[in-house]
Amino acid sequence: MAIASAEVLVTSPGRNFVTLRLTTEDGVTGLGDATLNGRELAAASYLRDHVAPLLTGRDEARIEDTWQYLYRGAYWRRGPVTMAAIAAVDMALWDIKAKTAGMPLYQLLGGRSRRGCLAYGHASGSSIDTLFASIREHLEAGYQAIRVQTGVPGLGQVYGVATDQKPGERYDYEPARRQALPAQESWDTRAYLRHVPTVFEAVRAEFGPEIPLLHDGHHRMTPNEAATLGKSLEPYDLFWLEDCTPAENQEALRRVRAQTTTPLAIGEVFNSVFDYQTLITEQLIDYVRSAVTHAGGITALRKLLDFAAIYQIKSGFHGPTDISPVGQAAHLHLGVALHNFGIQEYMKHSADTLEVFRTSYTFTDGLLDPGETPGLGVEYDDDAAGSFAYEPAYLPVNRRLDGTVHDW
Ligand code: EZ4
Ligand code: CO
Repeated sequence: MAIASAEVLVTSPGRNFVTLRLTTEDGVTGLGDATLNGRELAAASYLRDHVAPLLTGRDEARIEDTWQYLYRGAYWRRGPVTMAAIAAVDMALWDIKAKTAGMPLYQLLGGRSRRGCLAYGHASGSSIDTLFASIREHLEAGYQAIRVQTGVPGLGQVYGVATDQKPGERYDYEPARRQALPAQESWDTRAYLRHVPTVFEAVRAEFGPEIPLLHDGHHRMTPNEAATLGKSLEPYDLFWLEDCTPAENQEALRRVRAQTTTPLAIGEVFNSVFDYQTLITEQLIDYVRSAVTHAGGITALRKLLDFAAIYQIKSGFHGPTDISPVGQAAHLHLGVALHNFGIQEYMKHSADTLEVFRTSYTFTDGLLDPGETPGLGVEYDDDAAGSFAYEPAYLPVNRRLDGTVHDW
């Protein structure tokens, strides 16, 4: 057999998604996710203009060779656009291979290591009261692990806090806004560092010591500030502190690691194993945060996690709504198969998104499961997709109180 067609599908059921669909000469289809939040059309063009023409006629069974062909063959290496495009091809080829085998993908990755993937949800509130209501909603929905983000006194909208906080409504946080220019937020690290430990103290006092709690620092601290926060959160036994520094400088994590035992998770903006080389070999982190969509697909993530396993580092794949249901399904197949699975981020997609992407994964008693459908287990509904045209959307930018641009 060979690949007969490669289609790049852009749809926007509430938010933008870029999907690659490969079809073999025998009519087997495979889906891959190439969604790059706020830069979607660059990934779509890379696929449509530079990758799709190379795929028709290729043997769809040669997944590793195709990965190397696209990675080394481009000459220009890494980068989020390139790696999202390669990821989409890789996912689609695994989908085809597993469908052809008549098996759910996790069987080809070694079979089950566990009953399901422990998921964490996103509780947030601008105040302690709204945060507590959000945590209660998540507990009632069955979550067994919860990320906690709050507003900071003196600041307006900050990363990770849902704007619409009406009780009884979903608290999902979608930071990309569908508008022509990025929204602007303000930031003050000292106010943040003073406030966050008081929030975790209140949450532990109200909800007890058992529930795993997570927090995302979203690249906004220096190593010294991150070490201070990590130490001040130690009494509250976090599951992880995420993206405490902008980790392009991997060596900076030595300072944080030497100062605190709070577990560290990093990597949602990384796109290659080389971005982790120091972090992993020196055991400076506990969880890798890459998404299958941004780090080169199932082939690359499997290798990354096997490398991490040698150093007792586990998975914590990035799973916000800007990873499409196709990417999230890939996470779950990897998650049940990998020995060193840690936790899976989970934010339910909107009803419109789930009309376009028909999923077979499930969320039961806090565990996500990929299901038993052959392949990735996701179908793309062209009719539903056709009614949602692309709309420009941007993530916010952050400025310090004096107007200087800061990491968001
Ligand atoms: O800001 O997915 O841990 N999750 C996150 C996300 C990211 C968005 C960016 O597209 O940091 O909310
Ligand atoms: Co994050």
